[in-house]
Order: sequence, then structure tokens, then C-alpha cells
Amino acid sequence: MIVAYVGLGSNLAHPRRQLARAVAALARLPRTTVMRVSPNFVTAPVGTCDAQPDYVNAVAAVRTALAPRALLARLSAIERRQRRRREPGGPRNAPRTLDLDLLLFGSRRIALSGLAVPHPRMHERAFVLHPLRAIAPAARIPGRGLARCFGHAVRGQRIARTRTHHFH
Ligand code: PH2
Ligand code: MG
Ligand code: MG
Repeated sequence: MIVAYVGLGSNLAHPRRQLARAVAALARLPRTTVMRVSPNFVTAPVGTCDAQPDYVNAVAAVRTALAPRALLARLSAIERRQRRRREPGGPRNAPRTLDLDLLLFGSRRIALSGLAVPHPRMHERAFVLHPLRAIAPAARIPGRGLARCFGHAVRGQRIARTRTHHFH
């Protein structure tokens, strides 16, 4: 069993509801249990210059016996079930109903086509680092070090912790 961290994000079609539904779906995955889920954070869109709604973001810790590829396939299936649209050739970072990113998979480093772990941009994103720190203050990003040490680099990114807690 390995502890993996999954980033959750939504900025369309009732983001909070999308995240709650996604957490419930994670809890139903085979050979997987949800250990912790961070509070929700409302965050400014990062990496887009066109106006789009704020995101709701959270991070979940799961204990899983699934292989990384199998877990990723399950995450994509949950995104599709929640009507995530991926337009071929569409803009990067378009608004979405649900984004589930595999951030960390134990202490492993994985470089496969379509799967890079640790997530290559997680250390640059307040919407990942803050929720991660809320549930795993000692989390390490393999190859980079303590995740919480990157907090200072994302100080300019608007983020607000909400009072929403997920139960499972
Ligand atoms: N996801 C992105 C790009 N930008 N910005 C915020 N605030 N939250 C996200 O989840 C997010 C983003 C790519 O997946
Ligand atoms: Mg993402
Ligand atoms: Mg994604």
C-alpha cells in the first residue's frame, strides 16, 4: 500500500458540489481508502490570461494498492463521469467541472507518457501547496524537498481557506 496525494479542482457547474462528489467517488475506488481530505480553498485561476471563474481546490490523501497508471485511469474516469470536457487542440487550462491530478505517489518519481509524478508544477501552485500543507505538513516532493518550503514562492497567488470540510 502506498499513500498518494490527489489534487482536486473545479471552476464550473457548482465547484463545491463537484469536489464533494469526487471525494465520494475516490472513497469507492477499489483497493483504495481515503485517509484525509483538506478543507476547500477558493483560488484565483493560475496560468490563464483570459478571465475565468475562481476555482475551488482541495487535496486528498489516499492509501492505495493500485498501480500509478491504474489510479490515473480511475481519476480520469471520475473526471469524465463529472462531465469534464477535453477539446482536442483546445486551450490549456480551460475552465473545467473537475480536474483530478495525481500529485504524489509515495516517494516515487514516475516519468511515463501522460503521467509525471511528482506533478511537475505542484511546487509553483498555492492551490496545491496550501491544501497539501493542511493535511500533510511534512510532505516531501521527491527531488525537491519539503513541500511547505515552497510556500514563500507562491505568496502572490490569491487563495482563501473556506470552512468546508469533507467527511467520508
Ligand atoms: N488548475 C490548472 C490551471 N490553473 N488555477 C487554480 N486556481 N486552480 C486549479 O486547479 C488550476 C488552476 C490546471 O489544471
Ligand atoms: Mg490540474
Ligand atoms: Mg489534470
